[in-house]
Amino acid sequence: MAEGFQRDIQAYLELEANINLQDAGLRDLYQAVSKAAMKQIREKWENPGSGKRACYFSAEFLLGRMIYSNLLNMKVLDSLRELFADNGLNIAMFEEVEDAALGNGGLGRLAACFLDSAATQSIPMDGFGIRYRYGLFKQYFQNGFQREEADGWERFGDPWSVRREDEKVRVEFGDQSVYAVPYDMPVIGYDCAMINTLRLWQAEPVREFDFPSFNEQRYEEAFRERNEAEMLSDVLYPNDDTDRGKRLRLKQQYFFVSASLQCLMARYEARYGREYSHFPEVYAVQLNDTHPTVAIPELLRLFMERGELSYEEAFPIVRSTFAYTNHTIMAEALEKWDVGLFMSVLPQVYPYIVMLQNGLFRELKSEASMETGRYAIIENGRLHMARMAIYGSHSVNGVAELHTEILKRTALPEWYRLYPQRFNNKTNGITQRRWLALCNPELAALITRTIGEGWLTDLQDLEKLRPYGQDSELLRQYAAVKRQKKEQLSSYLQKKEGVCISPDFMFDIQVKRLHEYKRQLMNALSILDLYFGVKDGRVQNFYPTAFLFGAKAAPGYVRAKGIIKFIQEIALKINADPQVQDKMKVLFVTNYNVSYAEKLIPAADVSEQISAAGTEASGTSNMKFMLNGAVTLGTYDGANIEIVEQAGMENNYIFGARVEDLDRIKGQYDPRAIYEREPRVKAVLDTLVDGTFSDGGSGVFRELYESILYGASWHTPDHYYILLDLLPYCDARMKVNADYKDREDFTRKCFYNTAGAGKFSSDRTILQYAREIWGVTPNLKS
Ligand code: NTF
Ligand code: PLP
Repeated sequence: MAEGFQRDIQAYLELEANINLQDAGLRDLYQAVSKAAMKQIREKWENPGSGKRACYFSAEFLLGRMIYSNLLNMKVLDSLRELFADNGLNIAMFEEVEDAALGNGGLGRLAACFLDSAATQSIPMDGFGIRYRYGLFKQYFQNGFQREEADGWERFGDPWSVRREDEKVRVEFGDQSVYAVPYDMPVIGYDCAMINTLRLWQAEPVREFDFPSFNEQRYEEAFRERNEAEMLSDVLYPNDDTDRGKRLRLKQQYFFVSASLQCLMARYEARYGREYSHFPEVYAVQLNDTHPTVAIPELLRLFMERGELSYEEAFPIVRSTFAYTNHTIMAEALEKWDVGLFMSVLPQVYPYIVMLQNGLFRELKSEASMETGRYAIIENGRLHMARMAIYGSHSVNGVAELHTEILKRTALPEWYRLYPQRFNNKTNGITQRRWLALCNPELAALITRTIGEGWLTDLQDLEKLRPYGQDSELLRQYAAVKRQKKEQLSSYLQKKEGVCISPDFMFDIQVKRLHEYKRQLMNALSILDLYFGVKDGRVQNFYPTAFLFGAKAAPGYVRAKGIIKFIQEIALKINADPQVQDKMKVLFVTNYNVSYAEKLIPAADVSEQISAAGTEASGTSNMKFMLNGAVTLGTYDGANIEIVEQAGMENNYIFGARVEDLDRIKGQYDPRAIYEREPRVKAVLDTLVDGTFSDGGSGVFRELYESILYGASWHTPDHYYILLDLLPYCDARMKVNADYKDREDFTRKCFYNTAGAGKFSSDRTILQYAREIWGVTPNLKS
């Protein structure tokens, strides 16, 4: 493949751009390399096989930069590196190419890891979503405040997509009709094991443009239809929970769901005609959270209207087709739609939701002692999407063991009572191709030298590393890799952020979306406590530490933005204080995204995973840090629990209240008492209001202060128990700091984290979905 690939790159440049390799610019090279790669895989891509396929319906795919990972999976990255080097070029130039950030955070990135893993494990699984013109906004800072700008991810074109004009479909709304045009991206498994498809729909007008209006010089009207259609796939909603009640959001959801189902129906009918009973033998549809849940009444509608099936015939087919993954128990993220709004946008779908509700009630009545109230899909003028998802699916899963238990016991107990066999756990995972082979080739090489390359497609192989935990020569090399990754990050940060972070420091990193439940504010307060301690001598022999943050706040999330500003103020103060220069540095990096994650994570010594117990469904960055050899400083929450189970409690730092503790103290929690009792707590919290820092007159610091001590009137104070966990957190932090000084011993802890990360491959996760939910078998002959 490598030779043909090199030849095609040059041929493309000569034919399409009339230029040779040495003289080509970034855009031409990006196009040429990508197109040449596409040519290599085309034949295989066009022959997907005929077995049952899984369809992953997701409003988000946080793909990141695609060129390197595609070439890695095709095993031509080295060949390209050589070709470029021979011509005086460096493949690092493609770092200018924007990430495809068609997702917000964990949920969208999980979908991207699943695509990679399914193709690698020869599982026929296609992704279906929206081709947003603007993905997640780009972040920059002005005076320490977050500002947003549009992300035009196609700046260098989109050579990895193929527009399929002939497969466009119509999508109908109460007040609008549009085309959905598919753009297909190949999903290339490792070593081209299988090539699946990510189909992203783009909205376009049915009528390009209204000529009569144009002739009458009514220009706005002439373009109105076009603008209103394109709006549907214009921009990703930038919240990492859910935008409730937004008409456009509902339209986006129905837009891609309707288009995707039409596409599946057309393929199905080509084989079976309108005899729909075989549908679940051909397709399994996984709903990534409730965002695509309107697929349930829509498929019911299609069966009943096109196939003239009765409800009794159609519903079992629908239910056997769908499975639902829940990603959060946070009440504000559980989607509910206003019935009036729903009816005006999707009048043709609403009657089928009523049928679902009636079907559910009939079922409940036949089960003695079930009261219908707590199950109602339509309740007080609102549609409960999670309830519809559970009722219309044959499987409901959480994303880590604790999360699934919370779903069963606390969040959805009445549903668990009704359908116990439906509930199951699928602990999240990450792809080791992007999150080790690609982002940390130095560590990947060391591992391969030690245990062979089997880990690339079977991460459990990392177990074979364990015996080397006592091999001081290997540990020395392992530590040297970490050092190298820290040096690389340090020079990148110097260039990118203009801040000097010495690689001699310990790197302590918290990167994830900015959210109160993730408690970046607690991290910030604890840094202040250390800072005061170092200054007044309470903290002795402190190992120099760089505290790094990366996070985007939803543009409308005022408190989250206030927390960013607070951290920026702390960074200014600490970084400018000569007394702690050689001890502490604080940096909030700009525009944290997948590509930034690929640089930060391999360089971390400490992974901050400090959510309030019971709030982080799983987390996936925790797994990426672990794999790359950081210890977890975290709470007993989400997948952290399974991480320490695999890597050993003794190799990680778990602190703070557990779910059981919080259940016990709920209602009696009194942050003001802690504040009055603990001078250190008071000292750091007071910096929000005593003039130590400036919030630019916005009042947001005082608001944060009050939210911690008093809460908003409709809340309990400090919903996330920051003051409860603050001092235990500071203690755990000091323990990490002290342990870090024994370099060999600490390196061994890191090493056991890498060695224990085998469970957290998304290969394992996706195989579980395939076997336990979809009944899809790996297609090994393809
Ligand atoms: C997120 N949920 C959870 O908050 C994370 O803990 C989890 O790792 C990822 O999903 C992936 O499962 C969401 O983003 C959402 F939208 F559900 F709130
Ligand atoms: N955002 C980006 C860019 C990521 O790469 C990831 C996962 O690694 C996340 C968000 C999710 O992070 P977390 O699991 O810490 O919420």
